Parts: sequence; structure tokens; C-alpha cells
Amino acid sequence: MRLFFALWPDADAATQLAGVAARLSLQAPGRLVQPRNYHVTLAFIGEVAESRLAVLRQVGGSLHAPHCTIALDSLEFWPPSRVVVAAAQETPRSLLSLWTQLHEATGLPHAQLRVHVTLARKVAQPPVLQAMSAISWSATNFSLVRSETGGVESAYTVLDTWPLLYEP
Ligand code: 2AM
Repeated sequence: MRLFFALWPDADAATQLAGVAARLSLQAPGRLVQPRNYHVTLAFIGEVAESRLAVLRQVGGSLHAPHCTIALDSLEFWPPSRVVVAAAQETPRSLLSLWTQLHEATGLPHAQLRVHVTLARKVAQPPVLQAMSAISWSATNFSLVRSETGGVESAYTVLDTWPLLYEP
């Protein structure tokens, strides 16, 4: 099974992101991601045996980070992965802490965290991108998610969700 840890924007932020995506003029084979699939990947685990699931659930449940506001404020084309993303120019400290904990606990290499939501995939030609106003939401939980590829778009199933701590 193919797994990753991620967080989902709330409904209002997803609607605003869909509005930004709708204004992209993409050429084939570029295609928009369905708004219900918008997410911020925290750690991509990849293909693992089902027997590893229990360990990953334990990892998720053992982590502690405060909740935070995510502000996506930069529309970007990333040629290597052929995606258009709404990215955050500033990474919330608590998300960086969660990302670091996740990578240490799972033994994943520490690349660099660039908080983003992918809005379009298979984008071959650099699209004209407008500046975007910040789209923010309060991230209060994160999830372990199963990804099933094979359809036009991956199907995601949330397997478990854990809270980010409220610290007034
Ligand atoms: P994304 O976060 O930039 O959109 C589930 O497949 C999610 O994990 C996708 O959203 C995807 O990119 C991210 N992902 C897929 N393959 C990856 C890889 N090899 N390394 C890092 N992230 C990956």
C-alpha cells in the first residue's frame, strides 16, 4: 500500500484554492486536481507492506505539535514534477517541527519542507501565473492517508487522524 502523512485544508480554503485553480489556463495534458483531493503532504512514505501500517499509526499518535495557521500565498509552476502549486512563502514553526518529527520517526531522509497544495498536474508548458492573495486556514489535525493510483486521479483514503495541540 502507498501511504503518506498529510493535512487537508478546511472547506473554505479548498473553495478559495479551487477558485485560483479555475483561473489557470492549462494546455493539454495539464489537468486540475479535484478540490476534495487538495492536501499538504508532510511525509511521503511510499509503497509499504500492510504489516507496517500499525507502526505508522503508532508514529502518528506519538507526535506532538501545536496547531498553526497555514497561509498559501504564492502560485508556482514546478517543472521537475510538472505541477502548479499554491505554496507558502513562510513555513509555520510547528509544521516544521511536525515534519521533522515525522521524518525522524519514519527514517525518511530530511529533504526540504516546502508547504504547498498541488492544484494541477501533468503541466508540460509553463502557464502564465498571476499573483495570488493569501489563502489561510487553521491546521488542527494531520492524517495518515492511503493513495491508490491507477485512475485518472489518485484516490485518497484517510486511515487515521491526530490532533495538533491547541496552545492559546
Ligand atoms: P504533492 O504533495 O507535491 O502533491 C501522495 O502521492 C502525495 O505525496 C502527493 O500529493 C505527492 O505530491 C506526494 N508524493 C508523491 N510521490 C512523491 C515522492 N516520490 N516524493 C515526495 N512526495 C511525493
